[in-house]
Amino acid sequence: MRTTLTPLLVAIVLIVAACSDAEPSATSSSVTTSSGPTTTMTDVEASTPSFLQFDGNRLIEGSGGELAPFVTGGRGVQTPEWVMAAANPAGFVVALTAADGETRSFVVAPPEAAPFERLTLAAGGPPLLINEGVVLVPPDDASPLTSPATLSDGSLVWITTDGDLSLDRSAGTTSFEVDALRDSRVLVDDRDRVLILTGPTDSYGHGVLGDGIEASGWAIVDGGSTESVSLAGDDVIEGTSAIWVDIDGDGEREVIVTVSNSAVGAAVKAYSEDGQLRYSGPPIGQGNRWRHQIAFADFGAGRPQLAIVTTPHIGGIVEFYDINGDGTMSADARKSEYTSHGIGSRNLDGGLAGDFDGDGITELVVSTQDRMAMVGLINQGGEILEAWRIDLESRRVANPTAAVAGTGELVLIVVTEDSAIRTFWPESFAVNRDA
Ligand SMILES: [Ca+2]
Ligand SMILES: [Ca+2]
Repeated sequence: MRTTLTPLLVAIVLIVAACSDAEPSATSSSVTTSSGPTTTMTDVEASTPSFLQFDGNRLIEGSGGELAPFVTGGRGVQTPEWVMAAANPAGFVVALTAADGETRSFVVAPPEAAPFERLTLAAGGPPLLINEGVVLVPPDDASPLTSPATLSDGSLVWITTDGDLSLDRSAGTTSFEVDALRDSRVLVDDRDRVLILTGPTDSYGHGVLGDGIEASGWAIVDGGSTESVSLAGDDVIEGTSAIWVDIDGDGEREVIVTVSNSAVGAAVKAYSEDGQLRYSGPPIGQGNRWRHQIAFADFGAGRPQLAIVTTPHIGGIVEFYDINGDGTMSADARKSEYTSHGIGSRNLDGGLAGDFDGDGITELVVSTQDRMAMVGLINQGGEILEAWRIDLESRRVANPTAAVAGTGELVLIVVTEDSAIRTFWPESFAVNRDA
């Protein structure tokens, strides 16, 4: 069941990089050279990252229904740092990874649950689940602070401990010297282009996302070529991932990142892939105040909006941003006392989007500020409403997650301090399973 990867490689690299400190700057370069025997991941047919979609949009497709709880014990898992889930023919797999890398997974098929795998990963980041919920064992040189991604042909792509991006294909392993943020998530688009955050810097002293190091740009690797962008001045990207979607409908993806500096704090901004500023959200006004970008979807307003949690550690204000023709992004609706992130954690997956109640409208799923309940929020005419609320009886830990079960139902999964795996699945799940 286990898929182990041994990149036999020899990667030679070329580089690039030249950045101006005035404007976001783009540079192109190509490179590639590889040799040695080949290792391919031809046995990877599906993979699921902790952030749900490889474009960085924490949105899960599918449709839920009247949610019924099923609670099972985590059985011996220390407080998990990461919670992952993926479809499995029997139901779905839930994997729990502790801060020390200890990982256990379970096949959950209400009303039953059974142990599935047990292994130890390098301590730090989330696992990647492949195929029917198997935990991928990353290559030896992979940064432990993030997880690899897969391309459409099953090839593996990962950030190395040296900050390179390595790509394992039939021709051998190719490495790109991109100076990656070591905990950057690895994004992949529908054309197998890869986007990672780059240019690690300790210049911004906020340090609430797992360490004091933030990115100062990004790189997009397209086949053998790399395009790198560096932000101007003291700006850093305060996050571990972009959201890489087309937010204005012109057919081109924007790179949406949270840009921070000590003068005005965090603002969510959308750039063209080559670094031109397209849309700018309001800065928060002072340093050391964060905004957590979660997902881009239509949350009931009749148009897609960008969901943000502003200051998730203090008061947690959910905001739905409109994308405006004048180059601004502005909050159409706001509501406080929610949270999507624990201060100091590298886990930025505390919010997600999906239609869990099955009414055709996508909810933003976050926790109440005390983490004792999950809510599904929608935007009705500029007012944020709780479409549903689930009381947890114990405090949520790690991140909430979701999966579309093998029978098609959208399932919400939350792990709580009492070591319970709490799953919420539509009533139709049992019916379909028995059919
Ligand atoms: Ca666009
Ligand atoms: Ca809904």
